[in-house]
Amino acid sequence: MVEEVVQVAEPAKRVFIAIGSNLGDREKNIIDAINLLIANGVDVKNISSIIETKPYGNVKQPDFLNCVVDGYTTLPPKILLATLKAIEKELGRTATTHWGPRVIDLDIIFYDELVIDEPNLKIPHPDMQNRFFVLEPLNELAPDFMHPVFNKTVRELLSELRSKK
Ligand code: PH2
Ligand code: MG
Ligand code: MG
Repeated sequence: MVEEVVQVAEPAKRVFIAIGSNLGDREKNIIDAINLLIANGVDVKNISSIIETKPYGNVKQPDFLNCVVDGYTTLPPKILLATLKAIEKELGRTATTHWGPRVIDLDIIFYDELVIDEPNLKIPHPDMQNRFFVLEPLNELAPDFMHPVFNKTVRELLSELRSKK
């Protein structure tokens, strides 16, 4: 009897990835990163505007360019994280101080409705609700996307953050 091996394709998951750069040719770094995402398993569907933002946090450093990409991937979360780290390395990111200047930073904001809370991987991004440089571009792409922990839409999170400041 011949056994049949049936491979069931994993359905692609919707992911939002925030990109930031505040060293070197910031725009080129972001475009290179997006091309490397596409070449390494992220089917990019949409890219937000690229906005210039003042550094968030207490580190004195140059202004950032930030954007968010909306895409689909079959890479599991940890493999996606490893892929983002490899792209950061490829683009010349070296170890920096916490929240310090960087050539490129790629952060997973949402991975479908998944919630992960592990030392090296937290999804949704644990500080996204406090960051205009994440919420504004994200709101352009997916205002109705629901935060799986707060059960609030991106639009609601942004309007709450605006009312706090
Ligand atoms: N990233 C940080 C710290 N501060 N500020 C802005 N405006 N944009 C960033 O991408 C950013 C930041 C750590 O990842
Ligand atoms: Mg970051
Ligand atoms: Mg990061």
